[in-house]
Amino acid sequence: MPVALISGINGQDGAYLSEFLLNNDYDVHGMVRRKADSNIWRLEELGIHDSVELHIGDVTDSASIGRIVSGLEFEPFEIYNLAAQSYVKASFETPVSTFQINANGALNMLEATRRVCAQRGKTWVKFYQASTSEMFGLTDLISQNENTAFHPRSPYGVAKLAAHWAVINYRETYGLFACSGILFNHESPLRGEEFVTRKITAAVARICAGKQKNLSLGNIDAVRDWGFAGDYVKAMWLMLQLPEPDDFVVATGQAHTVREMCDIAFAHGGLDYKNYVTVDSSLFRPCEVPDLRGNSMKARKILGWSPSVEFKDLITNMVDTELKREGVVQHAASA
Ligand code: NDP
Ligand code: GDR
Repeated sequence: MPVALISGINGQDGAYLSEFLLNNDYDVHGMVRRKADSNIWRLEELGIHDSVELHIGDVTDSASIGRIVSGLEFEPFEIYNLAAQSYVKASFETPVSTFQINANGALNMLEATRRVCAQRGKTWVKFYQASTSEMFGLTDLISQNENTAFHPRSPYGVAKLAAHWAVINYRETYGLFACSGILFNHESPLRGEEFVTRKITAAVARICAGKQKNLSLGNIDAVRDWGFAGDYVKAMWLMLQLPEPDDFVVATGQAHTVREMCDIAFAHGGLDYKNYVTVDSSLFRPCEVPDLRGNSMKARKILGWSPSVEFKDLITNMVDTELKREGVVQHAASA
């Protein structure tokens, strides 16, 4: 039975990746900072919390990683490093801890992988790093691919770029099977509430339930390439099944504004967003990334990957889940 270890297993991607790997008969292990029940709500919502084995660990604590990865308890086969302080805006307030988790943490995971591979063979462990479109940051290209120059605009993006180069360096120096997926924004009903898709779709449901009156947002003219998280975790796995390690952009290729997202989400709740949304300048980032759109031709050609969920369906599905969570019966016209 193939074995996988996922750092960040209780996050959005960790939950969907676990579900995908379990469906493919993997023995799934995850690293969590603590085992409190409330911390694994996503695994519970997917009904897989009893099917994965959780280990206490922290990517900033090399001792805990070494203990888990060194194979004292099992032999990892694929390692997915998804752990991160993943909220871009918060990284401006906590740059040092963001760097410790997102850059040093990735390095700790790579070092543990290198040590195991030095003992057991260089492809004993296959390593996946969660890189990001935020590494492109400020770009004037219409779309970004694996050859686009990086210009990160946040402590989050800078830390992720350091980790990205560490993966390349470990691949070139030690011959590790290590891949980075440069993933553009991907969303789902399991998204954290601080991210704009969930913030908007949850607000629509709360407004419909009479629990919220309006919604404050930051830069609603920001343009992003949003896909469904369930599709993106499959791309992670596909990368580790290749004969040789490589890096891939994963994206839909379709870009939209936050404003368009508001329009779709509120309309699905039978509302006009213009009556509810206000722009609050304090919610803008100190250094904004205005416009990102991915070119995933390489992933489509080599991995055979493609997205399955259109933007409008992604947003309306998220609204539907939030309406259910709020116990709101949908209006027939918008259902
Ligand atoms: P989430 O924020 O939902 O999950 C992040 C996970 O990392 C959480 O489980 C969190 O656990 C864990 N974590 C944070 N700090 C540590 C630490 N020090 N040690 C161990 N675990 C830690 O993110 P997503 O699932 O959305 O994203 C997964 C990865 O992909 C992240 O690295 C993110 O930066 C990257 N990414 C995400 C994209 C997206 O659109 N979703 C796009 C591109 C890249 P806890 O509950 O303890 O905080
Ligand atoms: P992002 O996602 O920063 O792209 O990072 P987020 O949903 O936070 O922002 C997307 C865009 O929406 C604009 N925006 C707002 N964002 C939030 N969160 N709240 C608001 O009120 C708001 N108003 C406007 C933002 O300015 C931005 O332009 C996500 C994370 O998952 C990262 O970990 C990942 O690497 C990238 O996606 C790709």
